[in-house]
Amino acid sequence: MMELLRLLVLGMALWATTAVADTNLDIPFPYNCSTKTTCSSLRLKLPNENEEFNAQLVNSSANNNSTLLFDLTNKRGNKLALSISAIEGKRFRVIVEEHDEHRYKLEHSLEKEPNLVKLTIVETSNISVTAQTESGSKIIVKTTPLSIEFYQDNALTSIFEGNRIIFEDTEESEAFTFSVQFPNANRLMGLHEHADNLKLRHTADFSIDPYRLRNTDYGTTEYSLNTTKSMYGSIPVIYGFGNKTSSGIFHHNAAEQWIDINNNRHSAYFMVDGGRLDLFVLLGPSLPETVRQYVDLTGKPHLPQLWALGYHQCRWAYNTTGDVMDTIGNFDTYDFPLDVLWLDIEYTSERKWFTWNASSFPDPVKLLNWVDAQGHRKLVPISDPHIKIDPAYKVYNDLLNGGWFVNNSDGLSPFVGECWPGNSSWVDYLNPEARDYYAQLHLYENFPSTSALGGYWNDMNEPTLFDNLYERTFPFDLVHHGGVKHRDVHNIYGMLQTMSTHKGLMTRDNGTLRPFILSRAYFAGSQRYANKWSGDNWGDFEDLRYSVPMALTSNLVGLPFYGADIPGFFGTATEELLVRWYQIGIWLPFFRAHAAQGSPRREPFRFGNKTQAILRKNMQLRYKHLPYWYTLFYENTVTGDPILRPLLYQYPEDPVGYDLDDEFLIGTDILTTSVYESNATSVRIYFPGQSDKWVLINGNSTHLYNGGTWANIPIDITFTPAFYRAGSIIPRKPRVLRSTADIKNDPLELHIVLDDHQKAKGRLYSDDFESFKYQNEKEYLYYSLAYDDATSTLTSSPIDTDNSPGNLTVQIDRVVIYTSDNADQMTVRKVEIDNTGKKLNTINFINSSIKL
Ligand code: NBV
Repeated sequence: MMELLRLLVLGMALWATTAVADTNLDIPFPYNCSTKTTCSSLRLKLPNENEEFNAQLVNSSANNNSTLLFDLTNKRGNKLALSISAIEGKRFRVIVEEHDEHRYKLEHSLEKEPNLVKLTIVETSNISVTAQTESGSKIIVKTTPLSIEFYQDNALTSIFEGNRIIFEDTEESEAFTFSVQFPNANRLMGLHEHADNLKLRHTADFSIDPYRLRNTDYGTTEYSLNTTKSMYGSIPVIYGFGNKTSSGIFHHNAAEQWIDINNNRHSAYFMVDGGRLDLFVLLGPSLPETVRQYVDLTGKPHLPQLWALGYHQCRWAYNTTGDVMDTIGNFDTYDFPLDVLWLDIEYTSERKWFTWNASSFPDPVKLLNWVDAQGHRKLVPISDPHIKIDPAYKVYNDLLNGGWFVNNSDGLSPFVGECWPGNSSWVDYLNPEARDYYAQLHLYENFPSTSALGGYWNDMNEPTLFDNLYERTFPFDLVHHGGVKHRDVHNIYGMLQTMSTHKGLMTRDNGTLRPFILSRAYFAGSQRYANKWSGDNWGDFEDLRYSVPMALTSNLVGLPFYGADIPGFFGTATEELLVRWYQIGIWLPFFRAHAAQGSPRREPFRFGNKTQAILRKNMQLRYKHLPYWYTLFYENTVTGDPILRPLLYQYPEDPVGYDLDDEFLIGTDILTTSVYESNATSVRIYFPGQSDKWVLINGNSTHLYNGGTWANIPIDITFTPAFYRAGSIIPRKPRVLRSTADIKNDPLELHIVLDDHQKAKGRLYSDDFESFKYQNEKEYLYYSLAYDDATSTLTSSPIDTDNSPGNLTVQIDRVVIYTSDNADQMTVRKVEIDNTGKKLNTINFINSSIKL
């Protein structure tokens, strides 16, 4: 029987290879709310007495006294089950579903099942049940009709509005709705990914579509800006920011969803295509605590290798071995730093992933050895989830024989669609066997390469098809492993590819090197496996401007390693725009230039001397700040705190900063902004923090600005202003060579910016820059640094007690001290530690004090 079935499946797959692809180009794309029933019909539904649910407590001691269970019923006779669990760390989990629990339960997004804590009922009446935890979290469940109020330390944070619950449960639809209000918030943020501002806009008047979360690729056009349209990734997190109390929610559900935002009452109404209503409620009460409460659920990234923080040069495509060698060679000839050159789809044989084109890349291992010899640089190739249907392609045959492709709605025959290689089938990453098979394709013996193939680029993993019929993706009735409908897992498909790629790289390098994976599609939890870029943007100033709030939101929702293609993927950026884009690109965590097929070559060395000099200086600024970046990346792996921060994150008491999302902080100590106008001669910037001061670090000035003020900073084309916070110590690299590897062991230079008390503080993290020893053996250095100018004393003390330095050393041979002699200017004094014989190294640097 099994054999028969297999033959049938094989037969159908072969038949499908001859089917003509239907591109359906005349179908409107993308759909909008009016063309999708989940949105169009549910958006208009208002609370209705016959449909609203009443709640009755049925169990108060479930899960070891941490969960309350309620029966929900309405006048129509519909019945649902509600469970509310208290979770460690000021959080609750609310689940609503039918009693038979038939809906799909999402897997893989949460890092682990969260720990429950005791929830004790303190009061019951016929209209409400009140329960609380030992850490001051409280719920009041109003029973008629249902609503759940959430409190932290007796302050109301959010309300789950039971009168907006609708559950459809038919053959055709498992759609449902719910609503949450944040009564103490003054703006809502989140719902990544949208090409929009930091603050979510009001959609509840129906003048625009709701925010849509449905991983989507726009194909041959760029994504549009200033819109609620869906993009490549989905993170269903909303933060309600208030200057007194902030809180949040995470909707743990990977189906398509539309969210109407009401900014008058600060509420969000979710219309969801399927799966369970599984909502984590985060009680804050500050924004940083709320962010940590979310990140703790879906996990923190591991550190990237240092080279990943350097400059990445991409284009579609570097076509041959000679092209790769020439390009890298030119970076050296013209003295530009470079860490990674990227290989777009043309390196393959017929777009069959894990193959090399034999004529253009005849000896990939030799090429990779050469790349490694040029400053330990890396190549990163693209690898998409579609697999060419070709009986002579081993990967295709293995996946077909394993039954590891995504199936048609019959659950038996592999789905066939069109993508780069022509007719293709898609790996079913929901199947653990398929993930394992795909992972081992990355082994050196399966894909001729070396560790100079630094990582992989997972593209088109929304997943994308060329066919417009289903908005360029799978029909939602396709069937995955375990009979799961694609509708229920659409938004997590791309993340599952990166999970498998990550396993592949871990296996390939025996767990010795931290994997590097760039992914276009992602979901909540992707940060454990991959970093992310914003996809196919356009080369104009507006796209540059939106790349900043997009990166800020990404950082707030747990995905810090984010960037945008410099200087716009499509289109031909002007030289001015290109320069401005590099100037902001150096301050985004992921720093990569890219260019669409057919666009003119535009690597930094292709411009005239003046432009080259500007680009060089700015790129060098990125490399000089590597120790500062690396310290922030490390801290993010421990705390989940964003690397890029909007002003309101750091200065919640200062309302002027609330709506500013073109300027931003890198950690706490560097402030910068984007220049998104042509011919700009000044840029207006607000300096946050009434008691802070900021010093300009570029443009040949060290002007000092007071916090709580606006200023017009005069600029020219050579720089976009960046500032250090007075009172900080910024660890830097004094010189820039070919790559991060060339300078990683160089001594450091500390930039000490004195505050009004003539003091400054900072932190410094260091390790071997590539392995997991920092995690597994706690082999790293992590110091707090303090300087007091009154005594000229620089002090370092270890922050952790259980780490070990191993053979690691940190050497500091120069200190640059910024002192303010008058109100608006700082002077810079350099102290060469080498010259005075006071060279510091790890051994005497720990817990050491030194007089400068
Ligand atoms: O692989 C080609 C491109 C790639 O360069 C780009 O960065 C991706 O976002 N890819 C999309 C597919 C086609 C784009 C029109």
